[in-house]
Formats: sequence, C-alpha cells, structure tokens
Amino acid sequence: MRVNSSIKARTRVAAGLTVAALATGATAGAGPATAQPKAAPAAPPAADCSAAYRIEQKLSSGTTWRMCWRYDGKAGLVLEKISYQPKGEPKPIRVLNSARLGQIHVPYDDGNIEYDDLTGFDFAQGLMNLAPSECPGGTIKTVKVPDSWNDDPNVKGLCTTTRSRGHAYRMQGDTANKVFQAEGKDLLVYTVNQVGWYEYMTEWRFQDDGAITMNVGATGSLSWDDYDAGDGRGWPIGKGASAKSTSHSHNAFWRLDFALDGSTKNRVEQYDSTVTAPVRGQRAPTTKTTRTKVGKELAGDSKNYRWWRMVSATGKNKDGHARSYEIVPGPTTKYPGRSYTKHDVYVTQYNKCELFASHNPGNCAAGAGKSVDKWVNGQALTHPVVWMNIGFHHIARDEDQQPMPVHWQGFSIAPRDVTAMNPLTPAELGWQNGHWQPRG
Ligand SMILES: [Cu+2]
Repeated sequence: MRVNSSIKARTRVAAGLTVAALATGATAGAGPATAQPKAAPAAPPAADCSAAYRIEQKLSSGTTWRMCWRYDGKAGLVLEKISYQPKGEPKPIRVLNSARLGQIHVPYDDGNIEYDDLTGFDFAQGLMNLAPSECPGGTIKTVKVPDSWNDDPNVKGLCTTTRSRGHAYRMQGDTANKVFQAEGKDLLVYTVNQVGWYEYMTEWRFQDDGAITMNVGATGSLSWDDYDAGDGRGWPIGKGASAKSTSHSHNAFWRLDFALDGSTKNRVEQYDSTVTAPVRGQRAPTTKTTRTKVGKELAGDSKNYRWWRMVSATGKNKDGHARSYEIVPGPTTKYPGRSYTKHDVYVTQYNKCELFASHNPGNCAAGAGKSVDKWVNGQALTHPVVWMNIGFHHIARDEDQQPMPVHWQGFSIAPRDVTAMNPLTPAELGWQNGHWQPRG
C-alpha cells in the first residue's frame, strides 16, 4: 500500500457510513438495471446463479445480456457465464465463462518502486461505496468483500446501468425520405477500487451490437509519495520547477476465459495482411490476408494489420459460418521492463490456478512460475485463456490535480459471424443478406 494506507483505509470506512446513511434501501438484487418494461421471455433460461448474483438486462434495442457476478478477494469483480441474445436469436449465446482483471502493474520510472496492485496492494479491499448519483438510472448492488478489514464487509459497490453510445448505424434508404438510424445502447457494469492515492474504475460495457468493451480508468490523486524524482524522470506540476511528479506506467491485464456457444474448446486464429506496391499492369497496390492457426500457447505482439479471433467449436450462425469473437486491442504503450509485460496478448491453456498475470499467488505446479509469460510453454490449446496487456505511460501534467481526470485504457471483443446479419437490423432490411439484388 502506498505509505498512508491507514489514512486511506479510514477514509473508506467514513465514506461508507455516509453513503450508507444516504442510500438506505439499495440492496443486493436481481433484475434489470433500469426499470424498462421487458417483453415476457418465451422460456426463461435456467438460472445460473442466485438472484442476488445475477445481472440481466434487456436493452431497448432488443438485445439481452445475462451474467453472474462474484467478488474475489484479490481480483475484485469477476463476471461469469456471460451470454448475449440479440433479437431474433431463440436462446442466449454463451460468450465467456469468466471475465476479470488479471493484474494492474505500476512501475515508476525512477526504478524506486513498482506496485502489483491486485495481488500486493489490496485492490479488492479498496472497493468504494457508490453514491446513487454515480450510477444514474441504474442499480447499486451490495458486495460482501471477502476477509474485509472493515467492521461491515458490505459495500454498496457494484453499479449496473445502461448508457447510450451514439449512432449504432445510419443508412439512407431507397427513397429520400427514409433514413434508417438507431442509437446504440449499452449495459454498463462497474466498480471503483481505491489503491493508495489512486482510484480505479473497472468498467465493463456490454453493447447491444454484441461487442464487449472493458476499460480501466485511473483517477483519484497522483501518488503523493512519488514526487521529486530529481533525475529528470518527473514532470513539474507545482509552481515553477517544483514538485516533480514521478512518471510511471499502468500496465493493466485482463483474463478472459471464452466459452463460445457453451464450449471452452475454442480455436485461436491470427490474421496478418501484407500490402504490396502495384506491379506492372496493376492499377493499385494489392493486399493479401493470411490466417495462421494458433494451436499452441502464444505470446503475441500487436502489429499493423494483425488481429486475432476465438472461433466457436460448435456454433454456427444462420449463414452456416462459425461463430467467433475478434480481439480488438485498444491503444497501448507496451512496457518492456518485465518479462510478463513484453507481449500484448498471451494465450494459455486453461489452468485453474493461473489467475494473475504477475505475482500469481497460487502454486500451480513445481517450477510453473508466477507470471503469464512462464505459462506459455508449448502446451496445446484445447481450452484457451486470453490475457490482454494494455499499457499506459503516465507523465503527469498540471491538469492531473485535483482530482485527477480519469485516464482510460482497455480493449474490446467484437462478434464476427455470431449472427448472420447486423443484430440490430430493422425488420424491413432483413432480406438484404449477402449479394442481394435491389428490388424493383
Ligand atoms: Cu498514473
């Protein structure tokens, strides 16, 4: 913990009392985040978890997301059994068995200190009470923090709500007076966890188009204990050249255990494209895309024109195409200082004790190593687990005080052939699949 942890811990308790006093009546509960009327489901799917741990939201555009949540004593929020059901699909389509953070690694540029926030600096203990205004239109669930340091382990700390994300699509119709357009809607699930001077927002965005976007936002305050590096590794944020806040990195890891169509036997593919200048007789450059099947554990690097996808072992969409989810990396600054931060994505064979990308507390096997890079050792991938590493180099600026504006880092997974068409296609356009001919 960053030096004045006791003060921060006390602050947490005090804030807890205040919010609890204000927000009586908000208790753990099931049901949708907002009070939108829901169409009666034809056959409600069997409950995967008790009502208090269920999140189910039918978005106004017709897409339903379902999942279970739990709270881990180190990883914090863990979302499980996540399924997606766009309108027109008869049953939920399972996407993930489990989705959670895998580490937040924070090394300071002067080499004096390095934090493993999840495993070593009590990220999960630092769950913050949320005021009702922080979860507009939503529900704040009560989370029981395992082995809590506080007298009351219950924190009103899990917000589920909905948010608009602007245009989902727009298309001018055949006649000038017809415009097809719709606003995208997302289910948002988030917690705030305080670690020392920082507060991390862990946000999961379940979009009505089937994409899942996960982000960590850092706010709170710059670390009071990490100032005046004195060797050119900080940025002055006080008057004149005083108070140099030490530059540092936030390397966030996510751990995704896929289960497309309910099976963990997903296949992993990497795609690369090469662009070649025109040769004689060609009017323009050409681009060739190749697929590489990833059969064994992978330490992968993002590259121009490179992407990966997880392919369902069993499910096909109505066009007969294998369902898959594509990994869409967000902007990253890869930190080469540690073996586990040297690659952008790791794919490991599932092992129930491999839970944190670094400082893994479990004893997985003799000589197994404590970080994700060590677990990439040639095993065949019959149950691949994806570890995404997104880094941010934080050179402070005057605007970082006070409070520090949220700086976000994260990535998405996007459906590729999960449905035969855009899941939000209006009924009138449902026939326009493939190389369709305009109707006269
Ligand atoms: Cu920072």
